[in-house]
Amino acid sequence: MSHEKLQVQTTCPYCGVGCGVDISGSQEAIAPVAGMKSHPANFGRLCVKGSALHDTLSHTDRLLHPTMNGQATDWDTALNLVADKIRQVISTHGPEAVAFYGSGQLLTEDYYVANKLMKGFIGSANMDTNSRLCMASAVASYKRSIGSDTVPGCYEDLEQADLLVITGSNAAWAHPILFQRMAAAKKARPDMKVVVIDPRKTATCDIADLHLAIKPGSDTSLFNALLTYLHQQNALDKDFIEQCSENIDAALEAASTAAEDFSQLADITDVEQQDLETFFAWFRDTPKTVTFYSQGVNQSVDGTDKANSIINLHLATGRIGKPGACPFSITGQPNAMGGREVGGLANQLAAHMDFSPADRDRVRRFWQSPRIAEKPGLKAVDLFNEVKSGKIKFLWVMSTNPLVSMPDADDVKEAMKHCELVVVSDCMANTDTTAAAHVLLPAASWGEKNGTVTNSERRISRQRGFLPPPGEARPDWWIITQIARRLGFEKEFPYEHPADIFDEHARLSMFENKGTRDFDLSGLTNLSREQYDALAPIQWPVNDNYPSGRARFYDDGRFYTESGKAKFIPVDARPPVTSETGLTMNTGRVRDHWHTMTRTAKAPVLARHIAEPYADFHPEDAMRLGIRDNKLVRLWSNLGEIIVRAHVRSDMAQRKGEVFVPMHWTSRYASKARMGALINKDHDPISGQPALKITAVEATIFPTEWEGFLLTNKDLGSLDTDYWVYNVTDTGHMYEISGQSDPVGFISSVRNQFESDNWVMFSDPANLHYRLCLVEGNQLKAVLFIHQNYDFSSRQWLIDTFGQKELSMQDRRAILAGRPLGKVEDKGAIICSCFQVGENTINKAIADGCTSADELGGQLKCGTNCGSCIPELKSLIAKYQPAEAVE
Ligand SMILES: Nc1nc2c(c(=O)[nH]1)N[C@H]1C(S)=C(S)[C@@H](COP(=O)(O)OP(=O)(O)OC[C@H]3O[C@@H](n4cnc5c(=O)[nH]c(N)nc54)[C@H](O)[C@@H]3O)O[C@H]1N2
Ligand SMILES: Nc1nc2c(c(=O)[nH]1)N[C@H]1C(S)=C(S)[C@@H](COP(=O)(O)OP(=O)(O)OC[C@H]3O[C@@H](n4cnc5c(=O)[nH]c(N)nc54)[C@H](O)[C@@H]3O)O[C@H]1N2
Ligand code: SF4
Ligand SMILES: [Mo]
Repeated sequence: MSHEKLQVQTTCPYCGVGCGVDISGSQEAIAPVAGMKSHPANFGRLCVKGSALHDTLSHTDRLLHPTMNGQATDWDTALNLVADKIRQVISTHGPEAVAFYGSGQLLTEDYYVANKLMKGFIGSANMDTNSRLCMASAVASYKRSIGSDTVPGCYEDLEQADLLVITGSNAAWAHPILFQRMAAAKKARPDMKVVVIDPRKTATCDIADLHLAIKPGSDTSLFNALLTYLHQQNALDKDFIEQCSENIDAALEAASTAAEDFSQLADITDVEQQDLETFFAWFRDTPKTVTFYSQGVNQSVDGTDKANSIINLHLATGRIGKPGACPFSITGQPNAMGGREVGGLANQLAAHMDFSPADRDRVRRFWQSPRIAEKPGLKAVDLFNEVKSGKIKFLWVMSTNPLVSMPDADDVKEAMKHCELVVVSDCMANTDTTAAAHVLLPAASWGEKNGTVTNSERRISRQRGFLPPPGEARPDWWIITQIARRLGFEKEFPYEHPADIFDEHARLSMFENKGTRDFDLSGLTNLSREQYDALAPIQWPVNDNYPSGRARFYDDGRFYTESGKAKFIPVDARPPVTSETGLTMNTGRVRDHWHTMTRTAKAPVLARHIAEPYADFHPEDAMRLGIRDNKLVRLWSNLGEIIVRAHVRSDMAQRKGEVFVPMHWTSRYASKARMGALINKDHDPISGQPALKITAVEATIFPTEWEGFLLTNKDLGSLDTDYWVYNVTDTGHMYEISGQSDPVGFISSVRNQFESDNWVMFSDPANLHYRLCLVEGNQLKAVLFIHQNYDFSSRQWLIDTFGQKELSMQDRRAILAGRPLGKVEDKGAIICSCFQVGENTINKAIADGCTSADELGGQLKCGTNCGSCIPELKSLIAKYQPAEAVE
């Protein structure tokens, strides 16, 4: 690695906001990353996850070599084996027996090559992607109504809107920088109104003038009723409807059955009538309205209809393609949009073309392909069903972790056992999915890869590599290209650099396009390597009409349907179903983790915000089920079970009859928290997107005899006890632990993992109270605290002690005493990750007189860098402010 000074601009690998990131320092010592000032997505800011990127660059846990059945091998052997198997499966069972499962975290260039190989050369369309779990309903609804999978607006619209309707999105945690842009716009223009529609009271509600805590699944009733109301109130844009749209009557008729009046709608949605009336009136009166929606809409059995009910409202009021007015589907992954451009979904071909005879023929000619797929392939749920049935004999999973993220995740695990060859390309060695594979191919990761991604506003940005890949890891495009060549397609896969692939992708987008397809990168063809390397962020299309990119579509009233008019879609409202168990599980994200945690779990700062998998309960449900705050709870369905920490939400953030569980924890990081194992395969019939937000579950307390924690100097993998959760700390590794039987056996299982036996132990078996530590060379190697009923929440002092080079006598005494000697401030759970400000510190400042997030920032700095914690600061103020200050 070089000591030379680095100055690289790249793009954050997490969410679809697509922030620009500045890299400096040297390869030997990357400096803490900074937001890129000139990037139009973030203008210099980064959220907590983005700010912690340099902490995730270590090679810990990386997959460094190709492996076959657990044995390291060389690339040639692994690639030959994979190519031979594909060839054999095609010749014995046909191309339909081969499947790829990709990811919105592949770069556009990787994705393009995978899709081309599968659909154009293997000759089946069985390439689907985790975007099926994410954006499929949004794609299907855009295509049904505006004729093309195109986000009409841009980020500025979110700032220019006078009414911002945020529905099924927790943007404060999932798209933090965009949320901050919205919050700043609202602060600058206090008249701007924000309505949040979400069954939970999330951090996003922090900027809401109105929060509609709707009954899950009642969105179509709500939006249909709003359409009817606007019609009755004469608030439709008649000119736009007449000139630019068709089918309004059918949509109005379908909408009219949603609810008879406000009172009935209040019953269906379980929202106060007054709040519904306010929302409807605001929508009626505000031409500049943006509806911003995400997984609460998409991940539903009627996700496509939900999205179309939103788009219908925007068409009916002509609020599309105008500054501050559009239906804005936000993308989740850093390159979900790029995946859609290259045709990563099984029902797309490439460059916004499908399987119509004309599209097939055009793409076939462009690719010079010997056998292009004839029809759409299997969508994710069906794809894994066919892996299980044995129809799919070869499966290649790239850059996704379906054993965690798919519904009925245990069935996916079972399915893999039925497949003749499962190949997984990942940058990590140890995931639930890599454990189920025969062949592992080591992929280059963020910081090492080179290519492009497209963010939620269609902006293409470069991800640039600044580090060499470790071991034998290689970029995904390279791996796929090598397989293609081994299958005999050297000429058609000549790529030596991602720039070659980007050029072909751009040329396909303009091929016989003549304005018929929105996705057009003709202005970006024939870039030299230098130009590609220097490519500045730009919104597609880039062509003669829009040489610098286009911010908004449909400002000209022209749509990409056959008639050129936008199409209203009649939506039948589905009344929400009541769970037969009286409890439904909703799932989603926390602020500081990314999906299955393979990268965010490496950063100690990110582990401190929420350190354990949990389930949020309404107090009445908790009471009914005998569940207590901060104790363990077992949640189960007919498919599987999890054990997580119960949070009883006294702040009423959780609706009665519903429980929220984060999606992140896997078998790598917790004993039993893979919530996908509980979820059934119900999905939207049009988009195929699974309903991941609504699962009937049951819950009961998970009684344990003791609780405790373990600090170690090494990662011990999974532990031999009923409950454990793993986290990294600044000084080592930490496990939360609990058990149902006498801890003695567990204690010896831990001791056995260390060679030395220099343990010092305090024990009080009658109270199941044990304190052990292992000291070697005057340094702490392990600390284990167990008690039947003890509050271990304060242990930062011990983590700090753990990092010390030399233990003092005082430290030793403190460890054995089980508490710090002398006065040590215990920060509590970290609320502000950037400045590591804890809840206890913040509460003290509030008690001492701080009354606003700004004041807290002035005093403690919390919330003054990325701002992601501001909603939590405000809720702490609301919770802990002394009574007299509130009056
Ligand atoms: N920190 C963090 N950020 C991320 C990610 C991450 O893993 N971590 N992942 C990224 C990805 S890939 C994605 S797709 C996005 C997802 O971003 P979001 O969709 O904003 O996140 P979620 O938490 O999945 O769900 C959003 C909200 O939908 C609500 N909801 C559930 N059911 C309903 C319903 O019936 N109606 C309505 N109106 N709302 C409902 C939930 O209560 C939840 O608050 O986040 C991206 N950003
Ligand atoms: N219950 C429930 N389930 C959900 C959701 C939910 O809200 N609730 N959300 C769904 C959504 S929206 C999404 S997007 C999915 C996300 O779910 P997944 O895609 O399964 O989750 P990730 O952890 O992002 O998986 C990415 C994998 O790729 C690896 N990786 C990272 N970079 C690279 C690379 O450059 N190359 C390669 N080859 N590998 C790489 C990572 O180590 C990791 O193993 O989860 C879905 N599942
Ligand atoms: S908002 Fe945060 S996670 Fe999303 S792209 Fe920006 S820095 Fe990355
Ligand atoms: Mo997603």
